Order: sequence, then structure tokens, then C-alpha cells
Amino acid sequence: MARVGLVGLPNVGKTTLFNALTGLRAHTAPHPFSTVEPAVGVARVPDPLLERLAALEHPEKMVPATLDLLDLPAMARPGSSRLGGRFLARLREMEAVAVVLRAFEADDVPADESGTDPVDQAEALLLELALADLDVFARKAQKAVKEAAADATKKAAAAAVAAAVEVLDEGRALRTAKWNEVEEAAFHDLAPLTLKPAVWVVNVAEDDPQAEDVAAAVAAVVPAGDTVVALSAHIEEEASRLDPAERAELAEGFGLGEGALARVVRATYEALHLITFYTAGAKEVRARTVRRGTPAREAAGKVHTDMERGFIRAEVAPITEVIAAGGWEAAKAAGRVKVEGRDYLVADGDVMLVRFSV
Ligand SMILES: Nc1nc2c(ncn2[C@@H]2O[C@H](COP(=O)(O)OP(=O)(O)O)[C@@H](O)[C@H]2O)c(=O)[nH]1
Ligand SMILES: [Mg+2]
Repeated sequence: MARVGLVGLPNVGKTTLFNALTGLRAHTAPHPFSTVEPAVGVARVPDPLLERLAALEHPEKMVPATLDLLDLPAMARPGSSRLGGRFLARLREMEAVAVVLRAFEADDVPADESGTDPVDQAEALLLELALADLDVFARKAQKAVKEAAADATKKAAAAAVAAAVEVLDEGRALRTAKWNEVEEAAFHDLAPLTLKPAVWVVNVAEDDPQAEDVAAAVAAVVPAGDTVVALSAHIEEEASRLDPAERAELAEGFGLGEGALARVVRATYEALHLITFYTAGAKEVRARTVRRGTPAREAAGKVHTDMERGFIRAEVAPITEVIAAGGWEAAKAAGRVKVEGRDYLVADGDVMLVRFSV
């Protein structure tokens, strides 16, 4: 349900981060444009609460929430002839983008295309994406004027596209401006890149003491509300190959904190207004993803369509309370589980048992 495209200049560590997030082993190389076809992977959402719930319920299996991740070939800088038009088309299909910026220095990894100043790269990429949208919107604007002349109901859409062209023409991302529903509807089919939520990942050196300052400098130039995370993709990739105990040791050794990857995924979740609810049974304990503001009956449909059709009620308790009580049955016995109807809005972290009949 949530697809995230990785973007960035050549040799900044996109594929390395992709591998770290997905546990896959896509090809990385110290030369630009080593990724020529987009790779698709599934990133498991790190979730310590899910693990603790599973430890209490002893299910046959534990299933985390996931994000689909697309590793796109490198983007070129504005003015360069290597703009990957067909890959930008793939990026338009994504719900969010993760932009990787290079801050690490390495003699054996050329930085000719990117440099190692993440602020400079962020500005270049913002411009690149805005120009890509401008291209699409400017073409649409011409058409929209004609359509509006023939059909007055299309006037509002034409005005919306024209307003977007003005913003993009200044090199600004569309998400830096406020748009109403009519305007957003007019943009929908154009799938603007700069309206998508973006998470910025600054790929720092293993032992960079200034990682947080660098992240703050990037945050100052990207649209307000975008999240910036500093991490070492290299270390995260190595760590992803270790078992949990070794991983914790490695993370501690580098003082980078174990949670950098989790922060990237979480930030993406939040940017997309996604929340997690849990189902817990003997077969599986599972994290599930819905949009914030989803009613219980609709959320039940994510588990099984029969549950939505035959929805009777939901039994609900926050996962932290279920864990504190020592498990679902114990939480129930302690009166922690509430009964909710079909219109109850599922909260982030709810454990939900759906009663239904078909
Ligand atoms: N020293 C160092 N090298 C890195 C780091 N991240 C990636 N690399 C190396 O940089 C090269 C390019 O990385 P890759 O992930 O293929 O970059 P991409 O072109 O953005 O996909 C590879 O040789 C990586 O091993 C890092 O944090 N530190
Ligand atoms: Mg790559």
C-alpha cells in the first residue's frame, strides 16, 4: 500500500541503503550509474512492540508491516543530459520518496557527480524534481486553457494548473504551497513528484561527529515538514546482515544508534499518514497498515473481506497495555479491552480482535 522510491545523485549510497532496508543484496559499485534497472524490495518496518507482543502470545509466526521500496537508477543534475525520464515516470507511481544525500568522503568512491556537500545536493535535487514537474504541468496548462474555453466546468482545474506552474517556475516544490481539494484533484493525474512526501537521508561517514549538524543544515533548505535522518548506509548495510545481538554491539560501537533505519521507515509512515494496528492470534501476530482516520469496520477489511462484511464489533486495547498486562487474555481479564463499534477510528498501536459473522 505504501511504495517509496529511492532517489539521489550517482554514488551516494542509494543501493547500499536499499540493501540495508530490505535485506536484499542488490549490486553496489564504486562507480556512477551502476544501477541501471530499478530494483524492487520490501522493507520490514522495525517494530519492537510487535516483537514483545509476539513473545507473549507465542504465535506460529510474526508478520511485520512493510513498505515497498524502489531503488531507482541515479538522477542527473539539472542541465545534464543524463536525466532518466523513464525512471522519473516510475517515481511518479510512488506514494513517497526517500532522497539520499552523500556526506561521506571516500577516496575509492568517486564523488564527481554528487560532491560530498549534502546541502548542495538537496538544493540540486529539489530543483531537478521541480523542473520535472514544471515540464509536465506547463504542457498540461496549455491544454487546460483550451479545455476551459470549451467547457466552463474545467475553469477551476485550469486555474489550479496555472497556479502550480507559477510555484514550480520559481523552482519550488508543490508541497511548499497549500492546495485545496479541487486543486489537488486537478493535479492528481499528473502525479507531481514535488507533492509527494519526502524523507531525506544524509549518508554520513561511520564516525562523523557532526552528523546531527549536517542533518540540521539539510532540514533548513528542504520544504518545512520534510524529515531528515542522518545515518551511515554502509554500517547499516553491514548491520543488517548480523543477528540482533551483534547488530546492537556494532551500532553501539559506532555510536550511531540502532534506530536510524527505523527512523527512516517511521518518518515515511508518518509523512504518509499511516498508522499500525495489530492482530494477535494463535496462528500469527501481525502488524497492519491503515491510513489515520480509518474506521474499525474498514480496517477489519484489511484483515479479511468477510470481517468487513460481517462486522459485529471490535475488541480493542493499546498494544502497550496488552504488553503491560502480560498478553491479550490477561489484558481482557484486567478489563483493559474495550468494545467498539464499526465507526470507531482505529488508533496507532491498537490491538484489535474483530467479531464477525457471515
Ligand atoms: N565509505 C563509504 N562508502 C560507502 C557508503 N555508502 C556507500 N558507499 C560505497 O559507495 C559506493 C556507491 O554506493 P551505491 O550504494 O552503489 O550508490 P548509488 O549509486 O547511490 O546506488 C559503493 O562502493 C558503496 O560501498 C558510506 O557510508 N561510506
Ligand atoms: Mg545504485
